[in-house]
Amino acid sequence: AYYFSEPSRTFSEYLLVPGYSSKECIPTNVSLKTPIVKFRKGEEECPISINIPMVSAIMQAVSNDTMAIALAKEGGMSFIYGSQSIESEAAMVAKVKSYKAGFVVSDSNIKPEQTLADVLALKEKTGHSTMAVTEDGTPNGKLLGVVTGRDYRISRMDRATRVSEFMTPFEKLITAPKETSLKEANNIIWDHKLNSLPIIDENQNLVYMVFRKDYDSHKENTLELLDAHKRYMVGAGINTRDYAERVPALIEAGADVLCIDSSEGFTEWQKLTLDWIRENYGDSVKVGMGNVVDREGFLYLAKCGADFIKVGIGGGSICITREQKGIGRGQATALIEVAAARDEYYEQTGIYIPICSDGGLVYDYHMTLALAMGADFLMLGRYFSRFDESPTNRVVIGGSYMKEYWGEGSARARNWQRYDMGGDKKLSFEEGVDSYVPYAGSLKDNVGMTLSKVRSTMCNCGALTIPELQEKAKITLVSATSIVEGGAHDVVLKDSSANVVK
Ligand code: MZP
Repeated sequence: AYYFSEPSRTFSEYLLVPGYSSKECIPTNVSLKTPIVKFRKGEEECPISINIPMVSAIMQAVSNDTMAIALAKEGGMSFIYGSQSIESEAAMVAKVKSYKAGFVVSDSNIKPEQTLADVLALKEKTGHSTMAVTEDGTPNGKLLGVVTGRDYRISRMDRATRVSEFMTPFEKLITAPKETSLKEANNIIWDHKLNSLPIIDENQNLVYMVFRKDYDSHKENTLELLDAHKRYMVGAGINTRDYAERVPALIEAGADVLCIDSSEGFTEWQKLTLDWIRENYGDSVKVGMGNVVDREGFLYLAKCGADFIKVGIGGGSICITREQKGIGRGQATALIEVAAARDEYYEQTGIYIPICSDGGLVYDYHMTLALAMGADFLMLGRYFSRFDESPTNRVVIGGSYMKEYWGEGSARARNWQRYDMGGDKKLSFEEGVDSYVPYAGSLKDNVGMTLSKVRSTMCNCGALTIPELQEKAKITLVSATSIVEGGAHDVVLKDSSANVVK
């Protein structure tokens, strides 16, 4: 047997040591944009990147179309779960791709005297997240205000509130001509402190509207939304069994990236799957592979032709693979080794293959650590499962709101394909549990808070981009005793709920 000389470690055993921060190094200047598929670094742009380094896990309890739309709005991406029929997975992908983001099409037809229930019905029918209200309910009428998707959620929905009592009036009715470029629209929005900008044609008709994506976020994020005609990006999970049927259906539905979803990816099954895709689609279809936890596994998948590679075995919050089979590796050690292999591969070939740290991220600071250790992006299950947008039930347990969260290796998920090593088509034993996680509210609020911590820590390290963080980060192992020192200690907390793991 081969023995690794060091024990494998996980994120909680490390801390970042601050570096010099210049006065330009402030959170609003931080860019979290990151590549997710391979490219010739330095020679070309990455063909697919995301604006925040977060993707949601390929799991029944996490990534459906609702989650995918909510996360795409924040600049991340979901991978729709593959442990469902080909038809329903493709339908979820198609729903994300047909979602109209951030602009109003001219057939919205809402008058001020219509009720919010009418608007909701129209929203269902058209899929529009935001609608314009005009004086006479026609696209040509005077524009009075907007009703946005965000507002539908408030409790006043259950009574017949008239739209006019509820809509957001334009604080300044500034309009822009149809020829306005998206970049110019962005500048107008920011210069006049607007939330939205109606774009009109030569007859003063509303053509579409440009919205600020996130009232709290910085300019760079806004620009992304201003590519308003663009459709949201979405990924989808596939397996090593039914790819010949599943892949064409997902491509047809519009999936931007696929990922072979497997608990252990250092296998010929992955190669056979990718070979089939390359034979039938060439390089046009982007495919992530994994999971692996060492240099050898990474290099194997890199040579197979992976577009990105996922790292992590046994670290997921619902995962019992290490207990059941005795395989896996501490996530931080796995990531550090795979990141070094990725850099070595890049040095030799000029091709940069992004890596995704998958599973085991518990605290927000783990995300910054994972990025500093070399991850290009992060896949999270438990984190997203706690939000309104996850597909699971919210229940009350012991007086607290919880959401259900189960592993793909649990009997409930019946995802034997993810654990398949050939042979019988069944899950012989469980590798995951069925559980609850504390309900945490909306994705938008939580992701906003998490990323403000990430940005702030990056500034402490003197970094304004993820590659800069990876270059400049100083990382130290911590002793068990200093971990205790890092939390509140030797005091009696007034608010005991502060002890709840977020
Ligand atoms: P976490 O974010 O909940 O810690 O981990 C999510 C990751 O755990 C998933 O992306 C996947 O790689 C892995 N997973 C999903 N189901 C199981 C299981 O049932 C599992 N064992 O390990």
